[in-house]
Amino acid sequence: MELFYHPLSRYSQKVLLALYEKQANFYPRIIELSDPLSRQHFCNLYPSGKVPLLKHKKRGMIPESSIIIEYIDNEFPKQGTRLIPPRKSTSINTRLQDRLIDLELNNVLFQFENQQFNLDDINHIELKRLEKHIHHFLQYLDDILESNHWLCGDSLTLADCSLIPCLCYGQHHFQLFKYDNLSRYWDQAQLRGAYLQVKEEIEFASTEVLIGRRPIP
Ligand SMILES: N[C@@H](CCC(=O)N[C@@H](CS)C(=O)NCC(=O)O)C(=O)O
Repeated sequence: MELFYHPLSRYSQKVLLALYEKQANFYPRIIELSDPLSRQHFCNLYPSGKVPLLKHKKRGMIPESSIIIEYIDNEFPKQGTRLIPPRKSTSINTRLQDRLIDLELNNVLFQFENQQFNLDDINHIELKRLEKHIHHFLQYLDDILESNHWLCGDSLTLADCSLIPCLCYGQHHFQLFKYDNLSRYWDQAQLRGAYLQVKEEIEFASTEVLIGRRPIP
């Protein structure tokens, strides 16, 4: 299996977490999203140009982070962490939380970032609206985590793979310490081996951006 990704892309980090949790072997293929040549090569392979993308010898291209994770979990059901719980009711809840995190948090964080970087024309009302939306969703997660160790129960699932990269990005700006359950969860997530592996890649890529060896994605 080959994984096309960028270490600073949250959707890529979501899949990396899942692959490390599953202890699945893969060939890493880093795509420099801001480098036109690297992007063109990737678009020849996958025209939408979005990462992450999994390429499997027999199955071909598998796009979309949640689908990639579901595919890996089915492919290696007995290996590593079970990311989609086998029980139907729990698996539906896992998929639901995953969808909500992608749509209501991860994508909103993108809008928030775009507003922030739009220095010439910051729309402060829109920025406040997005901030409020994010806090509202963090409160929703905090309430769930009052009774759950991980987001969907006692063990880590697909939904946690979606959430952890968002918390990593938003931990300072959105003052996670104000949310008791969420900050307990974030502390515990940071001790996870899979997270430590992803963190190493994030730090390495961020340093390369800072010293100018890697363009800003
Ligand atoms: N729904 C997709 C979202 C993927 C996505 O938006 N990836 C971003 C990076 S985090 C990307 O490739 N952006 C480049 C582009 O849109 O051209 C998934 O879950 O994999």
